[in-house]
Amino acid sequence: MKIGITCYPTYGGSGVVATELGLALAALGHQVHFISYAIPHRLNGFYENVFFHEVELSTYPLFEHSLYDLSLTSKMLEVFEFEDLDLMHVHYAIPHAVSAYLAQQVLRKSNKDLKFITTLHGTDITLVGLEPSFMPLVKFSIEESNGVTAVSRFLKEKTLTNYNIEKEIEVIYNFIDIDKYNIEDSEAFRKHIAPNGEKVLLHTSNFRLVKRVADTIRVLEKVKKEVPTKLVLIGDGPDRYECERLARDLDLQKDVIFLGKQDGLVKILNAGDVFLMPSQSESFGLSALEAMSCGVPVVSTSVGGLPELNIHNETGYIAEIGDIDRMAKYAIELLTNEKRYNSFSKNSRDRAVKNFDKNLIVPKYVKYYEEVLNSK
Ligand code: GMT
Repeated sequence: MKIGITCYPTYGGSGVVATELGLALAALGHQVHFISYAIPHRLNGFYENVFFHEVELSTYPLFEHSLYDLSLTSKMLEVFEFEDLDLMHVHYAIPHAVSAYLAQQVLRKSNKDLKFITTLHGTDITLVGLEPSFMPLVKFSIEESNGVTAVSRFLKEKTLTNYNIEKEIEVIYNFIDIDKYNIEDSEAFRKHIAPNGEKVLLHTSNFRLVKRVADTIRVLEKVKKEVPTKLVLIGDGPDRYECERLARDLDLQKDVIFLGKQDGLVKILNAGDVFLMPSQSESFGLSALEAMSCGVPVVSTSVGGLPELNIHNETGYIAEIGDIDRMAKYAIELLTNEKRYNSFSKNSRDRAVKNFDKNLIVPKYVKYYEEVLNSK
């Protein structure tokens, strides 16, 4: 198949899933054409069967704002025509599904059939899409997609109820490369961040409000009273400054290590003991899956699709949003009970391998592509 993939190229779960999916499809022999305004950050090398098409933004002086959605549509039309695409797969509904719909309509005029699949990832449905001005457009673009997938059962249900949509939505969970995200020796890095044998809490995110990163610092404050512990924060975003300030205010500046955006996640995850995900909204929680695949148990909130990933009392623990005391209690339990820790760590790895292995999930996308292409 020849597949066009559009995603946000930035540091974020939807772009990661789209890129890893594209690379996996290319490895299976499909031809993959990424269409975006910048090269997706995980597309960092040469890969056979993979092509990148940059959306050029028009800078005509009359336009105070760039016409990204239209430029994207034009690029989709160009790539469809000249690369003979079978299908477009867009990740994150806004504006990608709308651009794909528009491209489809343009092509229809010349009797060409462009089918497109939209994958819903999270805030496109639970936050941005709910803004009254966007809602009708999001609903429309989902209804008009030839196929729709959601990354959790939670997100599927939310889409159907929030937007009052009657449409088949296929749940295809996020996936992980279980060979790459594996348990490995990380002693040297661990010594660097926890030189006195402290325990290590981890968190990765894009530091947006919904991630409640500050909660991880408050959890550390409580945990530290019982167990010498460090907190490693990976990623960057709007909330980072506030978090740095909070760490200083709580006199934890030496115990909270801000690593910023990082590519070598596996080494870092392997140097940790417990992964914290205190999100206020989370449709799946890919970064928690990355940790689990490295055998790191998760303490998360109960929101969204997290309970479909993190099983309470098996791969980690689940607490309510903002319940710092409980999250700290759970973290302490894991950090002090070795037998329980080892069993949760094994369960986490096993769950990643049995349920979210790339080799199990990517074929589901391929099967879905075939279904959509064969449908009227
Ligand atoms: O929806 C977002 O906030 C953006 C998106 C991203 O690009 O980071 O994250 C979502 O998609 C990920 C991949 O499917 C999921 O693992 C995340 O849970 C989800 N984020 C939220 O729902 C907040």
